[in-house]
Amino acid sequence: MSESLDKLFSPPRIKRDAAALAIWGCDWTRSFPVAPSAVVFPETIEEVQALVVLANEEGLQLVPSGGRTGLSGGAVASHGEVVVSFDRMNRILDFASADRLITCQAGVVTQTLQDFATRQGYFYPVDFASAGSSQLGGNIATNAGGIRVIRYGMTRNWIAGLRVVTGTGELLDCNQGLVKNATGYDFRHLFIGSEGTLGFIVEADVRLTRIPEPQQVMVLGFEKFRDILKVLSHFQSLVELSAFEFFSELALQKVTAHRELQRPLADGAQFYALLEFDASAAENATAAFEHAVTEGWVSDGVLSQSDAQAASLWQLREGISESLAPFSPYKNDLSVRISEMPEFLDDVDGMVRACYPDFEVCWYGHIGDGNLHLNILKPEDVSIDEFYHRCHEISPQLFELVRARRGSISAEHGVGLLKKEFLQYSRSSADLKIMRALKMVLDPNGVMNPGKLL
Ligand code: 2HG
Ligand code: ZN
Repeated sequence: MSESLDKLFSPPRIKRDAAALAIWGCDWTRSFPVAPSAVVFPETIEEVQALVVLANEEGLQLVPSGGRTGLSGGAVASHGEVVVSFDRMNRILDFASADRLITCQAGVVTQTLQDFATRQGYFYPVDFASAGSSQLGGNIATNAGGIRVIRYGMTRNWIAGLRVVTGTGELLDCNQGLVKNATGYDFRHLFIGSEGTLGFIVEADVRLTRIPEPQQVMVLGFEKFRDILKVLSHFQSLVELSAFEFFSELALQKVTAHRELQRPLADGAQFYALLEFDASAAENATAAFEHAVTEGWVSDGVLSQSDAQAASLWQLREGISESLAPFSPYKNDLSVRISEMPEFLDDVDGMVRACYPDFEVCWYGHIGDGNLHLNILKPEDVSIDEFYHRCHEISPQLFELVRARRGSISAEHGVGLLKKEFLQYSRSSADLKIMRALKMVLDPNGVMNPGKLL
């Protein structure tokens, strides 16, 4: 137990009781042991710097912790690490209207940022089901994506400036919120998606955009996966889409049962797509829908008639992950180029059927971005260890399919502990060599989120 740690933080800003260690020592991943030695709650950048310096001096290891909604074990402390919670660094520091920028501490909850932007007459477009709990620092550290990437891109697109404490305790001020800055390497982008392995994000300047006009939602039913992609291209030629999501019949069954929701269409279908667009584009969207029916791509569809109906259609997609949690799912978060999607899906489907004949496999995801979530559900009579072991054994075959199409083994959930041993399926040995070299420069003593990613 480090006495110097107690000099830096006194209760309640340091916790060592079992309940606190269990809460702050993990994220939503449930497959790793949770064993931190302490949780600390810094309130200033200087405290984070002092903590990192202390960690270097005393050989402590630090795990950053935001809203703990991660799905890859990126914020799990399994080996006596000190968890650094950003819960108390949760202030919005500035709003600069002329710059369209909000400056936030890392612990600001995503939804708080969204709501604040709306109150100023602007829009922060990155959104996902866990926005009510996840924190901005974690969003940036994992380059979070979500449901509107097709229109607005990932978190990376919205970060104009970053303050980061590196693994040596230095504070870097990256890009200062500038629009234009051609002064060499842009470190901002190195830290975005680095999962806290190079430094801890302490503040960010977040870019905003105009509030979109009211949205409408359409849910379509399909018999063949390939037809979903035909419909995507056809709609995109006529309508600016804000979202194009998909889910399988099994996913729909799970979410309607879990949340007691109505099914969207009178008849069942193999697959469903949820589309969102500006209400002013509804006429074009209806024309696109009629064309899709004539072509035989779509079996049926529904168009929201009110904001409340749009919100309840969204629940069918946004509630899926939560509805699967009771089945201890083994998660995959894959992406390929959209043009590769139909063949990739056929390959994955064939492999999954052959390898998991006795497991339920739930397909859903952000198909408009080429991102597929594949959740394999644990049968009741199989132990969790055996289930994970069997899924894990098959992962190399699955990732071989990803590699063959130059895709990603983690499109938006990060690598963390869960996908670390498979990183070479998406990153070359030259890439990995440079990643390790960067780690050595920015965190030479390995104090920042050890064991994650690399
Ligand atoms: C989603 O798109 C989230 O719903 C969670 O990224 C996906 O739980 C999952 O696999
Ligand atoms: Zn997702």
